[in-house]
Amino acid sequence: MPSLIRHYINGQFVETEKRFQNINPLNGRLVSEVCEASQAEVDAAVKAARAAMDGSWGRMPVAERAQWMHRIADGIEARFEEFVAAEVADTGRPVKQARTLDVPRGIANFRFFGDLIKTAHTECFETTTASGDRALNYTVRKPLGVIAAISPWNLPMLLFSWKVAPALAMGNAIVAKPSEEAPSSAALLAQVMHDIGLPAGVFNLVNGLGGGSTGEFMTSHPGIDAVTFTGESRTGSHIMKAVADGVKDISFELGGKNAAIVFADADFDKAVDGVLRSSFTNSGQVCLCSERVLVQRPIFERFVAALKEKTEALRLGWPMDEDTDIGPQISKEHQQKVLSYFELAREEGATVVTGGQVPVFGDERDQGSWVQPTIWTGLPDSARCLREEVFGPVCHIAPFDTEEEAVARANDSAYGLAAAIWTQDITRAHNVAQRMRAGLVWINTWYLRDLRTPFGGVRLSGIGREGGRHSMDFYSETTNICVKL
Ligand code: NAD
Ligand code: 6OD
Repeated sequence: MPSLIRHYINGQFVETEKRFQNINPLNGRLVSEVCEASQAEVDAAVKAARAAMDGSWGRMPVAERAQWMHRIADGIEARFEEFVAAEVADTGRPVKQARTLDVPRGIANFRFFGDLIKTAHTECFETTTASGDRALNYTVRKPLGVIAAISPWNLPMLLFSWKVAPALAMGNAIVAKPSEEAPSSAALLAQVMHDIGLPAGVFNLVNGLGGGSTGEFMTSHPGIDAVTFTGESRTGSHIMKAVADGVKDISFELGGKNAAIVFADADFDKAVDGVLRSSFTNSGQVCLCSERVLVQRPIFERFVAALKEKTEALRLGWPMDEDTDIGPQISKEHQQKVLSYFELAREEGATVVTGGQVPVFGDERDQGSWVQPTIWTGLPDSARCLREEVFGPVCHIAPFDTEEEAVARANDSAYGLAAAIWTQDITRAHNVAQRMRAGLVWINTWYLRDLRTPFGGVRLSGIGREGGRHSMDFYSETTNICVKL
């Protein structure tokens, strides 16, 4: 792990004087110092990206660009364990998650979009006007331009590459900023790009903070053509204002307050295990996590007891131990945010079924940012704890009686990212799924991904879809050409 994380601009690693610290939330220790990009570095990165676009990259034959995507994937694969170590050091996540989800998805993102671009389609129409004139209309697809990509800390490698890979594959040049809380895997990716000899300026990495810093310099930059952003809904709103004057394209993957609905006819054990996963994966720090669990009344008490037992068996441990299930929260600041919701839940009348405290280890982890996996019951649907995204290891379980009621309560949210439905009644499963006001619905599973499918949310959860052809559409422009025959 480098002790200093630098920018990567126009094919060069760039050091700047202003720095911030990257802290390991496992124990509060310093991972690295990180250079913070000022307006000058962002200007340089945008200029380099524009030159790369106007050079060979944007016009490169698709098959050749696809090869670059696979070379990047090969480069990550060759340094697999370094990427794992980077993810673990920045976030304290269990190594088994980094090895099975985060780094493999980083590789898969480049391979997938490298292959997909070979199938990019255009349209063609034969036209006859009322006066008998004939013409052929066809579209050509072009790169969108210079893309600003801004990603969050919760799945650093997965989400950073989820933007960089399709943007590059479609022939764009990119200025990308990882979260200030988890910059190490993006820095390693820059090293991979450098080592494989990716043309200068195609991929530019700038490190820094958000508002009033690097993030804002990017979104308000006149040389940026589009912004792809994943993060909090409130930040999305700030970015919309910043891009408004330039009328830039945006793709937003934002927050969630997702519901899981468990019907009495569900396979009980699978539903309990599914909700355990959907509530506590990555210590609850996944935008898709179920923070609101609705369970049909006949199985409610049994479900709460079973989930409590399994939650209490989750191992909060050292990241490198293969049997660790739960790591820390990303930072002291985020830990305090989650704890403030624990306090609020008590004020709002919650029963704490389990958890609700900071665990005590008696070792260096006590300097980290931990909270216990927590289950609440007894809150009214109007409680702030059920309306605002906590983004921690916590879910609330409420009973419901009818399908109609479950649908209405699940949809009663300002967010609309994901929902999970647990039932063995196939007709009900489809009917309820189609009525969910969410971009993603899982039936009898959770976070099972196919990269060809549209990914994104409605309402406060986002704008647009990425994944498969939706990414190809966002990261390209089409021009219609009309030829008189
Ligand atoms: P955040 O919005 O605080 O930060 C995300 C990124 O935006 C960071 O790189 C940050 O530096 C930058 N940023 C912050 N303010 C900015 C500004 N004014 N201008 C430009 N850039 C700015 O989010 P976070 O705390 O890193 O991530 C957690 C949030 O992300 C949660 O709300 C979660 O639900 C959401 N999320 C959504 C998805 C999805 O696919 N929908 C995926 C992951 C995370
Ligand atoms: O799997 C993905 O493609 C994706 N965008 C996941 C987002 C997870 C949110 O935390």
